[in-house]
Amino acid sequence: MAIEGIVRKSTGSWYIVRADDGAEYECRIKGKFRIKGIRATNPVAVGDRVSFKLDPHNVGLIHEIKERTNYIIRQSTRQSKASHVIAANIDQVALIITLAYPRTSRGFIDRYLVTAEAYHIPAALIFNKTDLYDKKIREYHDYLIAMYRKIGYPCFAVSAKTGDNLEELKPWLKGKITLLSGHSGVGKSALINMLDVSKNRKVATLSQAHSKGKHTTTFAEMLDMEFGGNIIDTPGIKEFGLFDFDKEEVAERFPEMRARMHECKFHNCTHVHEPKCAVKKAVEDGEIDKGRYENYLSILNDDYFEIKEWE
Ligand SMILES: Nc1nc2c(ncn2[C@@H]2O[C@H](COP(=O)(O)OP(=O)(O)OP(=O)(O)O)[C@@H](O)[C@H]2O)c(=O)[nH]1
Ligand SMILES: [Mg+2]
Ligand SMILES: [Zn+2]
Repeated sequence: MAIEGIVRKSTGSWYIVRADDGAEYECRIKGKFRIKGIRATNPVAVGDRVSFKLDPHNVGLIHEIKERTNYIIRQSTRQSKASHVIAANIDQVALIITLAYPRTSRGFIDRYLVTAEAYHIPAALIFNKTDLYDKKIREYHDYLIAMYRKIGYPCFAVSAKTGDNLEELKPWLKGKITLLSGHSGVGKSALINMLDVSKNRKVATLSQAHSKGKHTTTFAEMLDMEFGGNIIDTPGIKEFGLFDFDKEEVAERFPEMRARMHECKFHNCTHVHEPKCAVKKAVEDGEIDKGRYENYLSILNDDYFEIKEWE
């Protein structure tokens, strides 16, 4: 008899699947899977709804993946054309940002947001480690939060160490499946532990706390939070692949540009060199943030942007 359930954890070679009755099974993949349109290194991802049958040793053999409502992928490496599905069927994504220890760059933030826009997945920014701020970082933080809020992205400023402001975050997470992403060491797992002490996720030790790239979390895992809702903890990412869309679409993935581009003189304006461009005017007038516009130009110039995932 086939059982249906949701993939809660994936190591790449085996999976934990929670059946609809709540029972969890260790599963493997039967044979070779290929999902139409995606050339991924992992055929099954956390959040996937799958069908499986138990073998005589009570190990589930996944034979079917149900159609995904959405999924987020990253490039396996910058050079490679292969992609890795981080998670599927998610309601929203949150990028954990630290302005120091380690530093999350604005280029990374904007690429992340562009990717979320491309997938039509609501995104929020969570600034963590506010307990470590000095005056200069605090000012930079205030500036970024005001700027991203103006565009329309929910922003939270928290400390997973002191628990500061976590209560404000809970209503946003409640009842949803949220993918947590961010560089290694920004405190994704620490934040989950602080939101729900029963989770006991492994976090980097104090001696590793200020360096990046330790990758304490090695597999994506979906966690039931006691206040209601699910959070997917993921291994830290270095960069995000911008897959599946054309350069002409990039401006549309910047909400503040999307709101103004119909006022450009040319309907096919790229907002780079054209005269009477409403976007460039808004940048000059300070209505669109200059850094955001520069990141738009930088994304347009990315060579790995050309990579097409669709076969
Ligand atoms: N001071 C301070 N330290 C924090 C805070 N949040 C996390 N840390 C520390 O930062 C380090 C990294 O935290 P983790 O939760 O392991 O980071 P992660 O994002 O899960 O990292 P990966 O699993 O490698 O992707 C740990 O030593 C935490 O104790 C915070 O708000 N303030
Ligand atoms: Mg972690
Ligand atoms: Zn324009």
